[in-house]
Amino acid sequence: MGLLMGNRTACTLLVMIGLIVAVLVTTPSSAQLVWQDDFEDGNLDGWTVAFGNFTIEDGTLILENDTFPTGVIYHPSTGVVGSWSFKIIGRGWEIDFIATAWTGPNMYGYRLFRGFDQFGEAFFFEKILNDSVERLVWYSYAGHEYSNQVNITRNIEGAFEVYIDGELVIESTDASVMESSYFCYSAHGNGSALDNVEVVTKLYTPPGYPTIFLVGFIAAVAILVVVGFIYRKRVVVVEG
Ligand SMILES: [Ca+2]
Ligand SMILES: [Ca+2]
Repeated sequence: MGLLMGNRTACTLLVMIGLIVAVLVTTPSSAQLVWQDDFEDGNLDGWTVAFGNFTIEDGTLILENDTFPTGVIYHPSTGVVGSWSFKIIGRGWEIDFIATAWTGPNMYGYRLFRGFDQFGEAFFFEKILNDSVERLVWYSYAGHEYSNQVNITRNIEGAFEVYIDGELVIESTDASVMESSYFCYSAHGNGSALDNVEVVTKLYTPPGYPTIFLVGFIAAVAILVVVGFIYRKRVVVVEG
């Protein structure tokens, strides 16, 4: 009798492990790409230059600054929940990563802006309303790096997180704009550049965070412990 119970428990255990493995295997494919561009093909298909002189050099989008000190370029982008990641070069730029227009009275959305406050260099997180802006949060930037990896994430409740080079620097919640048409890049100054733009529906988790794999592993261990406990209890009852 004890052996029978053991087989049944083992079967249950195998089914549970199978389910966990199935969840772990299928999870990475749920990133759901909205769009991406690494500029490696050397063309600007999909992008519209509003003004300025943009080119691609060595697989990177660059503002050519010989005659005009600033430029704006935009790409269709419909994501409002998920993650926006890009590599960006320069000390003066704006990324309107959620935007209903690239400019004008019908422009609503959210902007990450690198510039200066009274204390020095800073990142500003702003809400765009009718071509004016409301500053939600700013972060004084002591890093002074010329090139940054930026990861922005927003959940369904409207909670934003902004990571600069893997460090969480801005948190803000605003759910008032839940539509988007464009991703806009405003570049200022010589050498401003953009690369590896990726918009996905999955929320960003910084490297080193407990991932779904770790959570799955902990769940599997917990189930093993519980099942083992139940099995031992049953054996005791049968033998008693
Ligand atoms: Ca291209
Ligand atoms: Ca590239």
